[in-house]
Amino acid sequence: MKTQLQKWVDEQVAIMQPDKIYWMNGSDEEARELVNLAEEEKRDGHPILKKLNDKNFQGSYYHRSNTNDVARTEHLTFICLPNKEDAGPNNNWMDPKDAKEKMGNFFKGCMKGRTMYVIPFLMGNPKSPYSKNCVQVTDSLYVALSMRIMTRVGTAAIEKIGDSNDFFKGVHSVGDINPERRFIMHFPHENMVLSFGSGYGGNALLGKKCYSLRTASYLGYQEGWLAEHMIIIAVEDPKGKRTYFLGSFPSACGKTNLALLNPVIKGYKVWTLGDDIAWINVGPDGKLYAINPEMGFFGVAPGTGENTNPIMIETLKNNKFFPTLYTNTAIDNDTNNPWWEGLTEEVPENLTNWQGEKHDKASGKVAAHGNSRFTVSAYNCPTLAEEFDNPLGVPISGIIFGGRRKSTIPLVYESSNWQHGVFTASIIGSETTAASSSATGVVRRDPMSMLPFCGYNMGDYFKHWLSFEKRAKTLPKIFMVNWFRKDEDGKFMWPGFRDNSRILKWMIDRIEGKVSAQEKELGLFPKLEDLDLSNLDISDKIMEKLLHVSKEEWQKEIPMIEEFYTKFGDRMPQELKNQLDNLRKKFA
Ligand code: GTP
Ligand code: SPV
Ligand code: MN
Repeated sequence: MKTQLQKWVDEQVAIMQPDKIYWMNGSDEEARELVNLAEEEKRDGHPILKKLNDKNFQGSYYHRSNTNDVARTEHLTFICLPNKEDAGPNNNWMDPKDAKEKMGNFFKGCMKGRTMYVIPFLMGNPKSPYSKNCVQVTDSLYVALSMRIMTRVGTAAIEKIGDSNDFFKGVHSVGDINPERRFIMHFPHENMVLSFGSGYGGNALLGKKCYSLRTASYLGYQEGWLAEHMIIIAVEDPKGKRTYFLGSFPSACGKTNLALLNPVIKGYKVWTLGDDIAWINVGPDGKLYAINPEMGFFGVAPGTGENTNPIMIETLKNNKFFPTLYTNTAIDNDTNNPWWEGLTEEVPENLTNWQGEKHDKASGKVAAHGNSRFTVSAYNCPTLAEEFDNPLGVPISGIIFGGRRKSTIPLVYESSNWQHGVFTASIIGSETTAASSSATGVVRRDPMSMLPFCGYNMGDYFKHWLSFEKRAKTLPKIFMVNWFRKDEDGKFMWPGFRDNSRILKWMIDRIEGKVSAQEKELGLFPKLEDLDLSNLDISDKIMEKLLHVSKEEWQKEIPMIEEFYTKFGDRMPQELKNQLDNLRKKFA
C-alpha cells in the first residue's frame, strides 16, 4: 500500500513528468553524491556548483544564479486565500482556483529531461511539539542542497509523516527562469505553496519564508502562536546568567550580525539560537517560548568580515556539516576563495565578479551582488547555544524591534507595556534593501519586519499580537533600536556591530530593574550614565543626537503611519488607532 505522501508525489510526477525521481534521505554520503553531480551538471553553460578553496573555506562551493534571479520578488508573490479581505492590503491576492489553473499550465511537463528531487523535511527539532512536517519537490539541485543545510531533511521527516496527509506541500520548478513566467503562490488554508520560475532563496527554498513565515503565520493565527521574522539569542552576563531575546529587523538590516554577536563588553557573551525565523508559543508556565524552525543561515555576504562579524567568518571556515554554499559573491582567482565587499579591506587584484566577468576595480562597481549570500549550517557556528535543540525552546525576556533609518528613529528606547510595544512595532518604517528585487533605499512601513511575510491580513495580525496580553502570564519587555542613524555628512553615528552589545547590556539592566529610564514622547529612554560606553570614542553630543526625538521629523512620520493604518479599515484594532492618536497629540 502506498502512503499518502507517496500518492501525492505520484500526482506531482504525473503533472511534471520528470525523467528521474530522487528521494532525499539527508545523509552525508548523499550530500557528497549530490555535490559531485552539481559539479558536473551544467545550467546556462556553467556547472551548478564550483569547488572553492577547501583549505581556507572547508567544504565550500560556488553557485551563480541567473542575473534576472538574485532576490525575492515581492510583486510576484501571492496569498491565495478564498477571501481577498483575509489576505489584506499587505498582500497580492489571486483567487485560489485561478492561481492553481495558472500554475498548472506552467507545471505541465516542466520536468521532462530533469530529475525531481523529493525533499522530506522538518521545520524544528523532531522532538519538539512545535515542529512541523513538510515536503518539497524541486528540479533544482542547488535548491535541494540548500534545503539540506537550512532544514532537517531526511528519514526523520518521512517517519514523522507516516501515512498521514498532514504535511506541508511545496511544489517548485525553476522552469525556464523567466521573470514573465515566475510566481510564488501561497495557499495557507491548504498548507501548500506553488513556486515556479525562480531558483533563488526565499522564492525557492520553500521551508523558509513561504512555509515558516507566510504559511506558519496563518497557522499561528488559527492556533494561537506566532511565526516571526526574528533572531533568537541568549546573552550571558559575567556571572553566567542567560537572558533570552528575540530580535526583529527587516531583510538585510542586521539580524544575522546581531545573532552572532561578539560583544565588546568584558564578561558578556552572546549564544546563537536563530538568525532569521522564530516560532513563539506560550509555554506551560505562561511565558513566551521561542524555537528556531531552521537549521542553517542564509546570510547576506557583503559587510561580513573579521571586524564586523568574526564569528560568522569562523562559521564559514568550519565544516562540521557539509557543504557550505556561496551564491553570487565574487571569486578571488588567485586564492579560489569567495570574496565580497567588506570581507577584506583591500579589494583583491584578480576577481571574477558575480556576473562571471573579470572585475574592473576602477569601475566603482561592486564585485559581489548586494544580496549575495552564504548558506551554512547552524551546527558550524562556534557560538551555537546548547539550548538550540531544546524541544520547548527558550523563555523570552526581551523583544528587540528595529529598522534601517537615517533619521527619526532613536538609537534605543523601551515601550511602556505590551500594547504600547505592539504599537511601536506596528509603526516601523525601514529603508528597502537588495534582499528584494524592487527599488532600494526607499522608506516603507514594515511592521514587525513582516510586511513581505505575513500570510494574512495585517489588521488581524496586529489583533493577534495584542491578544498575547490575555494568552500569556508573563510578557517580555519590548525595545526599539536603530543602528543606522546618520549625521549631516551621511555617516553612521553609531559604530554598530560588536558595539551593539552595549545596548543589550542596558536592556538586561532594565529587565532586571537595575536602572531607571527617562520618559519621552516615544517611550522610555536610557540615561547616558546608564549606558556602558567604556573604551568607545563617542562624544556626549553624538549620543544625544542618537537619542534625540525630533518633533519636526515625527510630524512628517505620523501622516505616513496614518496612511498605512487607514488601508486596513475596520480590521485595524481600535487600541492601536488610539495609541496613534495619543502620539499625534504629543507632537502637535
Ligand atoms: P536577512 O537575511 O535578509 O533577513 O537579513 P539580516 O537582517 O540577517 O541582515 P544582516 O545581519 O545580514 O545585515 C545586512 C547588512 O547590514 C550587512 O551588510 C551588514 O554589514 C549590515 N549591518 C548589520 N548590523 C549593522 C550595524 O550594527 N551597523 C551597520 N552600520 N550596519 C550593519
Ligand atoms: C530575507 O530576504 O529576509 C532573507 C533572504 O532572509 S530570503 O530567504 O531570500 O528571503
Ligand atoms: Mn530574512
